[in-house]
Amino acid sequence: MRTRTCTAAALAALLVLTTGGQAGAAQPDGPQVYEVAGTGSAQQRTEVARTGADILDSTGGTTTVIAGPAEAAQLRALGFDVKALGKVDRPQGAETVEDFPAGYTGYHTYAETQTELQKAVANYPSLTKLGSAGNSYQGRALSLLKISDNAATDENEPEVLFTCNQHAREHLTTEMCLRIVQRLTSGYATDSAIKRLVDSTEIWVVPSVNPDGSEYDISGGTFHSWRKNRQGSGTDTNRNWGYQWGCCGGSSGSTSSETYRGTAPFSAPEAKAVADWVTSRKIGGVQQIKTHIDFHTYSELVLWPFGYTYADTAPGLTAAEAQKFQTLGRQMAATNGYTPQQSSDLYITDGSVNDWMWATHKIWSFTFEMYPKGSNPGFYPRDTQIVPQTTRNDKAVDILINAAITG
Ligand code: 7B0
Ligand code: CA
Ligand code: CA
Ligand code: ZN
Repeated sequence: MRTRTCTAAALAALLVLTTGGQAGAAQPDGPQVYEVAGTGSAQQRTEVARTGADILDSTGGTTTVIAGPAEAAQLRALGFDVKALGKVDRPQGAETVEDFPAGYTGYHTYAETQTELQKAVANYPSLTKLGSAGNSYQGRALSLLKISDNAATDENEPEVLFTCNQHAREHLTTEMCLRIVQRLTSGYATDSAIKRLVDSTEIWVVPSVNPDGSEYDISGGTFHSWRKNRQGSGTDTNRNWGYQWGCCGGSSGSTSSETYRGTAPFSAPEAKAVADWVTSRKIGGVQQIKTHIDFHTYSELVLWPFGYTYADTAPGLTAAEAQKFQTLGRQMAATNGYTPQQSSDLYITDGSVNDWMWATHKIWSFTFEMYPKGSNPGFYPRDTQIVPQTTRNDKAVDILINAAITG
């Protein structure tokens, strides 16, 4: 189990202090941050998650969540000791985006991310090809960069997928995808290990699966702790994938919940677009994509399927396959110092991307929960952390690419 520390300093980034009538955009009956005691086991955390509360982290038997009033009431009714820490700031007016706040301007906005991808194509035309998996709810392109020798040609090489920023506020993950692009392109000419990986595979990178949410999270020049997409009250795209959707108490059916699963599998255009694109990589009956990492923050974990059940094996996941997930997950974790575990060791999630990728396509699909370990600084590390915390995953990324080659 992950252990994390929760400090007042970190929470300050998340909260609107409600004391002294300070002006803030928090709604009176809006979501708040709570500490829930007596939640040391995965089963207890699943009970918490089942209410629709959004689990931020858990340490020493206490779990920090964002919950609406109804969810908080439900937690109390379940007998948990629930302590309110403060309200979450959510903008209600126009959603305008200029840039990240001071101290964070090294992060890439949507427009800046697009520019980075275009620069990669301009600088490395034979190694890259820019495309899109489709559009977000608000119509932004879900850009997709291919990296390979002869990138313009669909060669018969194993394919690898990296996806980032399903969750809006997890901005460090967008930087992780951009790091992969930058390192594999700029290192190609001089680094023989990179050349080998790039020559023998076709690597696809989606820096933002949730650009609408990401832009909303930084709108108006402050952070808003936003997680979901921007369809209605928001769907958690990582509860909207079409395998065992809504099966097991690992998501919520309530629209206001942070883990709202949507009205149907793939009702979120972002999850549907990426899934349809992955399905389109099944050619002549053979799925081309062999390995995948979906980057998230935070907790420093390497997670593998299934998330919907505590069981180590299940229909469609044999003991030998579970063993291989574990071996590969541990190998990667040994390079970055993260904790390797099955996804449900954290809490049950249903409709998450990894379960669908594995069950539907037999893609060796992992979630990485990046820096930090704990809620300080939570979702919002300063931009000085971008280089160290993305570089930290270079070796794990190479292992994942190599795993597509070796099978
Ligand atoms: C989530 O805090 C997903 C594991 C999927 N197999 C973990 C992820 O969607 O709950 N954690 S997070 O929200 N980034
Ligand atoms: Ca190639
Ligand atoms: Ca191919
Ligand atoms: Zn996430």
